[in-house]
Amino acid sequence: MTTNPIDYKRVLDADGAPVAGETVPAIGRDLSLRMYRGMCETRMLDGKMLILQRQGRIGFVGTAIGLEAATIGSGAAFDAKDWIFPALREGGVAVYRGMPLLEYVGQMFLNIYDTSKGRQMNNHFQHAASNFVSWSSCIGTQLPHAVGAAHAARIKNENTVMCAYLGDGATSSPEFHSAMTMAAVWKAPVVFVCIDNGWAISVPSSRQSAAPSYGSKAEAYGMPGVDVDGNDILAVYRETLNMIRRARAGEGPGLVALKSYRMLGHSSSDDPTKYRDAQEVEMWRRRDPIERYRKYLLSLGWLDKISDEKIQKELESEIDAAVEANANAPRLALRALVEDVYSSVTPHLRAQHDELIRVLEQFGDPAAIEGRFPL
Ligand SMILES: Cc1ncc(C[n+]2csc(CCOP(=O)(O)OP(=O)(O)O)c2C)c(N)n1
Ligand SMILES: [Mg+2]
Repeated sequence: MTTNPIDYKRVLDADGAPVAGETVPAIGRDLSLRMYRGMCETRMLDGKMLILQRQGRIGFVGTAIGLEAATIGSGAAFDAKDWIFPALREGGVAVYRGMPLLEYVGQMFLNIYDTSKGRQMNNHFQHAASNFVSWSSCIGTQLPHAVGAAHAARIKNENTVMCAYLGDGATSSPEFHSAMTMAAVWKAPVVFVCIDNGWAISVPSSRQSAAPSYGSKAEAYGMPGVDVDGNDILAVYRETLNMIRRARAGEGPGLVALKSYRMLGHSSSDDPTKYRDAQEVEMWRRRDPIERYRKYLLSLGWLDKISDEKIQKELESEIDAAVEANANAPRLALRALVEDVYSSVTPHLRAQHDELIRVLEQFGDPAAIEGRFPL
C-alpha cells in the first residue's frame, strides 16, 4: 500500500528538468512533439469553446484546462487498436487519436457534423474510427463497459487493451467497485486511468475518500496501483504504458491515479469561487503542465520560440476553420430524433414526431426566437 506522504511518480521536476535517477521514456522527438501539440490543441479548443459558449452559440462546455498532461500523456500510451472509454474530460484524447476537428466542433454545436446526431448533450464526444466510445454523463457507467469489452477481447484473443478513464468522484460510484472487482477476477486487459483533478463539482477529492491515495485503492481489488504526478506528462506516459504492457501480456488490469487539478469550474454552468480558495488555484497555476513540458522540450532543442509559434498558429487556424465551417452548418433535421433506432420508425415515435411538427407549425421555429417557444 502507498504510505503517506504519497509517492507520486515523477520524471520531470517543476522546472521541466529530468529528476535524477528517473527513467525518461525513450519516445524520441516526433512523439514528444506530437504530445506537446496534443496538449496545446486541447487547451486551445477548450478556450475557443468557452468563448462560443459565452457568446451563446453553444450550450455547454466542461474543460480539461490544467489536465492536459493527464489526458494526453495517458491517451498517447495506448495503441490505435486499443479502445478508450472516456469519463468527462478526454475530448482532447479523441482529437489526438484522429477525431476530425469538424466533428469535434460539430458535436459542440449539435449540427449535421455531430456523429451522435444530437442524441447526446453537447460536449459528449465519440469517434468510432479510433475506438473512442461515446461518453456518458452518468458517472462511472463506462467502467463496467470497459471491463466487459476487455474480457471479450481476451476471449477473442484480440490483444487489445481497454482504457477506462474516471474522475476522483467516480471512485465512489457502485460501478467502480463492480468494474475493479470483475476486472481483477477475470484478469481483463483494462487499465483504469483515474484523473484526480482535486474536485468532483464542489466536493474536494480529499473528502471523496479516506484511502491513503487514489492509487492505493487498487490493492484491495487485487491489482497494482500507482500514484503519479499528473502534471508531468512523461511520468503519466511512462506509468500508463507500464500498466498497458502488463495488461497486454495477460497479467491483468491496473490502476493509474493521476494527481492534477481542474483549473476552471466543473463546467460553464459552475462558479468555483463559491466553494474553493483562490490561493489553491494560484498554487496549481504555477504547476502548469504545458509550461513544464515546454521547458523540457526547449532545453532539448526540440522546440524553440519560432517552432512553438508555428505550432500555435497552425492550431489556431485549424480550429478557427473548424469553427467557421460549423458556425453556418445546417442544423439536424427534426426527423433525426426518431430515425436510426429501429429499422423503421415505430408508430408511437411517428406520432411524437408529427406532434412536434404540428407544435412548430402552430407556434413557430424556436431557433428564430432564440430557443424560446412563444407559449
Ligand atoms: C451517477 C451520477 N451521479 C451524479 C452525477 C452528477 N455529477 C456530474 S459530474 C459529477 C462529479 C464528477 O466528479 P469526478 O468523477 O471527479 O469528475 P470530474 O468532473 O472532476 O472530471 C457529479 C457528481 C452524475 N452525472 N451521475
Ligand atoms: Mg474530479
